Amino acid sequence: MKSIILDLLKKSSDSHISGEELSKSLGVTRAAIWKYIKALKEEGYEISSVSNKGYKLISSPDLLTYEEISPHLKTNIIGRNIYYFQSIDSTNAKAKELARQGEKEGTLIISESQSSGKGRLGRAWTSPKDKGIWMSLILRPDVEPSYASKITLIAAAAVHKAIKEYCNINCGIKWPNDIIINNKKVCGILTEMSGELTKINYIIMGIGINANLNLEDFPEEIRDIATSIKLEKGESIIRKNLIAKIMNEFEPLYNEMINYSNINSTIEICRANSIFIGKEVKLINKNEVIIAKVIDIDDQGELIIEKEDGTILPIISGEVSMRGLYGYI
Ligand code: BT5
Repeated sequence: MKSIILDLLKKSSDSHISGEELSKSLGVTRAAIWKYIKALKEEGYEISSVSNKGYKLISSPDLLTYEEISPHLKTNIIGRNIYYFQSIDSTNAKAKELARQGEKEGTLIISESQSSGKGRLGRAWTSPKDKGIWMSLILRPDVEPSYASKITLIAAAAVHKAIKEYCNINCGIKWPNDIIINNKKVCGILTEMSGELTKINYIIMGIGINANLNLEDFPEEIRDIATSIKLEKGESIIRKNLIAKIMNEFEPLYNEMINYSNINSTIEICRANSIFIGKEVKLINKNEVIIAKVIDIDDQGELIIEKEDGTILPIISGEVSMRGLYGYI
C-alpha cells in the first residue's frame, strides 16, 4: 500500500492529491493514508501536506529500494527484483541463500551496511552504513562453468562505464576485479559460483563501491590503498542512479555472452581502460611471486603476460593477485 501511495505521489508530482481522493481510490480510511504518509516521511521522503489540498511529493531520499531505482532502469531482467536491507552479514551470502531457494535471475540484493562483507580468498570488505553500494546479483546463465570468470570482467566493464559516464570521473580497470581512481581502489567485485562439471546452478556477482565514504570511514590500514567517488570528485553522488546505470550497462554485455558466446564488447572496454597493459607487475600466486610485463587481455578475457625469461603465458582470472611495481596498487 505504501508503495502504491508513493507511486501516485510521484505521478502527480506537480500538484497535490487530497487525502480523500487517495482514500477513495485505494479503499482505505483517511487515517490509514495519513499513517502511510507519516511512514514515508520517516524514510526521508519530503512530502508537503496542505489542508484542503492534500499531499505533494517534494523530494525523494537516496534510498536503494526498487521504487527509487526502477524509474532509472532500462533493463528487462537485471535488477528487476530487489531485496533491500538496512544491515546484513554479506549480500553475497544472502544472495546465495535466495538462489538456493530458487530466486530468479536478475534479482539484486542491496544492503546499507554489511557486518562481514567479503573479498576474495576470505579477505574482509569494509562496508560502512548508508555511504556505499554493497550489492549482489543472482545470475543463472546457461553456459559452461568456465564462463564464470568472464562475469567478473563483464561487471568490471559495466561498473567502469557507469562510474565514468554517470559520475564524470576518470577511472581504470585493474584486471580482473577492481576499479581504480588515482591509483586507489574504489570498487571490488567478488564472483562466486555454484555448479557441476558441465552446468552452472547460479552465479553470485557481488559489487562493492565506495560511493560517498569519507576518509575516516575507511579503517586506517587501507586508507592508502582505498578511495571513494566522493573523495575523488569532491561531492556526493546519488547512489540509486549509479546502481541503475550499472544494471543498464551490465545487461547488454551479459546478453552478448549468453546469446553470442563472446564477450567482445567487454574485452574492448577492459583493454582500453586497463591500468596495467604495457606495465611491469608483481604476480602473487599462493607463495610464488613473479615479475612480468602485461602484454594484453585476450578475447577469452585472460591476461597475457611476458615473464622475465621471455615466456609468454595466459593467466586465468581469479588465479592470482597482482600489484604494480610502483605506487600503492
Ligand atoms: C574484492 O576482493 O575486491 C571483492 C570485494 C567485493 C565486495 C562486495 S560488497 C557486496 C558483496 N557482498 C560481499 O560480501 N562482498 C561483495 P579482494 O580483491 O580480495 O580485495 C579485498 C581487499 O581490499 C582487502 O584485503 C582490503 O585490503 C581491501 N579493502 C577492504 N575493504 C575495502 C574497501 N571498502 N575499499 C577498498 N579496498 C578495500
